[in-house]
Amino acid sequence: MIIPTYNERENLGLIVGRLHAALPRTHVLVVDDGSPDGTGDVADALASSDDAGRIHVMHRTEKNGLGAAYIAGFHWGLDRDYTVLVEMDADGSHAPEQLHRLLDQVDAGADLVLGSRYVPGGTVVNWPKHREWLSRGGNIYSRLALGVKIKDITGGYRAYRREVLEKLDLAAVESHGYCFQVDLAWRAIQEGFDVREVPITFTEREIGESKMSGGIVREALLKVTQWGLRNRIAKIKGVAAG
Ligand SMILES: Nc1nc2c(ncn2[C@@H]2O[C@H](COP(=O)(O)OP(=O)(O)OP(=O)(O)O)[C@@H](O)[C@H]2O)c(=O)[nH]1
Ligand SMILES: [Mg+2]
Repeated sequence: MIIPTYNERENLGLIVGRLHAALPRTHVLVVDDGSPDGTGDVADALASSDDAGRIHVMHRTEKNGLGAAYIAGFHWGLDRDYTVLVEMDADGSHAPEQLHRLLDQVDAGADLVLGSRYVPGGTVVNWPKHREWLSRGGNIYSRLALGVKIKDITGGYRAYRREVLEKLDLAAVESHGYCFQVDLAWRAIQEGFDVREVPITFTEREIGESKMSGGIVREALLKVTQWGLRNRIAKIKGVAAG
C-alpha cells in the first residue's frame, strides 16, 4: 500500500490505524514530499512504533505532485517482492475497510482494479455539487475521448498486480494530478491488461486541505484530448494501411 502525503499530519495516523485494523498484514509505504507541517516526522514515528515492521517511509525533498510520488513508490515496491501494489489517499476519502473489495478482484484474476464511485453500489459522501460535477464531467469526457468503458478512470484508490507496473513504461509518465490516474489506466488498457472496477464509498476529506487546483484540471483536459486524438489517428492510419 502506497500512501502519498503532503500536509496530512492529522490524517496519516488515523488512516494507517484503520488500515491495520481492517487488514493487519498490509505493508505501507508513506511517500512524503517534505511536508512543511511535519507529516514526515509523524510517518517516521508510526514506522518506529510498529513492532511488526509494516510501515516504511520515503522522504522526498520537493513537492513534485502525486504522480511522481507514486512512481517513486512503485519502484520501491517493485524492488522488493510485493505482488500487489495499492494506491490510496491519506485524507480518509478511501476507506481501508473496503480494500478487500479491490484485492478480491485481483485474486479473481484482474490485473488492475479501480475503486469506482460511478458503478452501481459506488457512492460519494459530502462532496459539494461542483466537485461532483467536475469529477463526473471529467470521467464522461475521458470515456468519450479515449473510447473506454471505465466509469471512474480518475479515481485514486486502486490495486495493481506487479506485472502491470513492470510492463508499463513508468519513466515515460509525466502526468501529475488526476491525469496521472487516467494515464496509468489508459496505458494498462492499451497493453491489454484486465482492468476492472469495484464500487467504493468516497468520502470528502474532513481534515486538512485539498491539493486540487485549476492547473490539475487543465493538465487533465489537455492530455486526455491529446491521447484520444493520437489513438484515433493511429486507428485511422491502421485502417488505411490495411
Ligand atoms: N507526496 C505527495 N503527495 C501528494 C501531493 N499532492 C497531493 N498528495 C497526496 O495525495 C492524496 C490526494 O490528494 P488530495 O489533496 O486529497 O487531492 P484530492 O483528493 O484530489 O482533493 P480532495 O478531493 O479535495 O481531497 C493525499 O494523500 C495528498 O496528501 C504531492 O505533491 N506529493
Ligand atoms: Mg482527497
